[in-house]
Amino acid sequence: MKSLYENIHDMLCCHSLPNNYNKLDIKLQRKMKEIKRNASGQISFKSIDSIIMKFPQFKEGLKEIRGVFQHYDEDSNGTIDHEELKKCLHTLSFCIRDEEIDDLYYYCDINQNEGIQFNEFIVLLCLTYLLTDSSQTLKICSPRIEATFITITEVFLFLDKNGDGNLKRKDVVKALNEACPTEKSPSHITRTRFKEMDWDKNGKVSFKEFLFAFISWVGIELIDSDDECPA
Ligand SMILES: [Ca+2]
Ligand SMILES: [Ca+2]
Ligand SMILES: [Ca+2]
Repeated sequence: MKSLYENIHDMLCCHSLPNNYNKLDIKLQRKMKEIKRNASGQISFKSIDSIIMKFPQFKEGLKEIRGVFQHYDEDSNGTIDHEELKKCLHTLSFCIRDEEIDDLYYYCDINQNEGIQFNEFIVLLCLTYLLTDSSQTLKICSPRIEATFITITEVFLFLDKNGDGNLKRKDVVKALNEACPTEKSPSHITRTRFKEMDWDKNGKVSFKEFLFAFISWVGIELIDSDDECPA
């Protein structure tokens, strides 16, 4: 359990890193807009139901990522530290510089200063894949993981109706209503789901926030019970 002092320290640390957060948020938003533009009209999902039907495949993909995580967590402490992460991304031959790895490490370490746990690792790997143009890398070493990331990206694009690279509440409401047009989802349920996703409470859900919500939606039971779940 963290002391009050440690919590305040974490908050201050968080505030001393706005440039990294900001930089990656903007980069990611731009990337999602670009993918949406290029994919216009070719998104395979038409409804929330069609997404839920893919859950077994998502789970298979997440299991494979778990294998990668365990392999690179050399001291098996349930956490990937800086050195383990560098080794992992370089061995998988992503085109990424050490400074970029550091930025992603802090960006994805949402419970801060405790290294990268499995759920953070899934997000980190997906963002590395999207932001570094290393699609060939992943295609060769794990087609299933690549397919999983592509499909998760499509889920986001399905929800991002106006294609601005972030999810607004009305996008999410609209998507949930499309799931069942005759029976509108009660607005408090939609509001709760949206609040769950919008961690930094800035009124919009970034792709990173969406990823954390999505993987817990697909199957949080994949994460070891002794791993602390940030939430
Ligand atoms: Ca470790
Ligand atoms: Ca962490
Ligand atoms: Ca947000």
